[in-house]
Amino acid sequence: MPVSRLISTLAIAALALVLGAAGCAESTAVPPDDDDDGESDSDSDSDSDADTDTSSDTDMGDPCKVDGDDMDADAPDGADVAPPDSFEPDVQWDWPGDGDLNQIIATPIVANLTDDDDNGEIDLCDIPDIVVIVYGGFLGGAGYIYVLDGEYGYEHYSIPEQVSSMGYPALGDIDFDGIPEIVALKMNTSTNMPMVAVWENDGTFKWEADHGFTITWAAPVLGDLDNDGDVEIVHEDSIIDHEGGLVLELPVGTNASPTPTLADLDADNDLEIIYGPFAYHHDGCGSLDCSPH
Ligand SMILES: [Ca+2]
Ligand SMILES: [Ca+2]
Ligand SMILES: [Ca+2]
Ligand SMILES: [Ca+2]
Repeated sequence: MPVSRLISTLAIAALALVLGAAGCAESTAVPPDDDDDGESDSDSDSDSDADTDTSSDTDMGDPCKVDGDDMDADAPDGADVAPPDSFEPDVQWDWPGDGDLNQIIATPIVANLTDDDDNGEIDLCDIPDIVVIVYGGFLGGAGYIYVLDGEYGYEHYSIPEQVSSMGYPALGDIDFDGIPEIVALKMNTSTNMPMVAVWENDGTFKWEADHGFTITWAAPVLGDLDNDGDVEIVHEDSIIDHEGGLVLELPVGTNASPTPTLADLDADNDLEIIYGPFAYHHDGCGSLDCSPH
């Protein structure tokens, strides 16, 4: 095993021990009861805002929707700045796992996946959800995806297909229906090798792609590499289209991390793929027929 991968593996192992211990804590996560309905409160707040703050709606657009122009907005002039000692963390809830599935090694990720205010849309006015991969027993044992409510920590659903417990998941709208999908490494239980797989926001299995992947602790990365409007998925040395088809295999060296970063390094409005010290154009150019970019 190359030294860089060994170090990463050890770091992941250390993180697993820490999170595993934390996973033994007693849960305070409970669903909201019928008498204290968070949904109706949320509806009330939302309606109140809509009724009383019409000037804000006019100026800022729909507060439930993502406005691309707001993504990099600066704080308004004169906005209060919190001093360094103003934040006192307080545990809102914790979740103990599901029986023996009580350890976490992959970083949890957050998106709106459920229609909590029952208005027929999933948007910024719903309660964000937490996607976490949980495993039990030995380090790197069989993992399963759980989706938790962000406000109370109760379980929305879990996904029955086994995934890599060490492969970080990703969230993104890869089919352009306005709702994120879950992308993770589904395990081929016959070969014990990972596949890139996608589930809908409600946990419905969508597709899997088996392109000879071998590393269970890598993470799929999403981005529109060629700026054509379709999302690509990069995993290990492969570029996959948004339906699971193999687009290209990159000549990535064995001493590079299998999880890349995507960025437009040369300001040509498409994304380069960076593995450790190597960068490639989205067409694979970078080490075969041209110099690295
Ligand atoms: Ca909603
Ligand atoms: Ca939610
Ligand atoms: Ca979608
Ligand atoms: Ca694309």
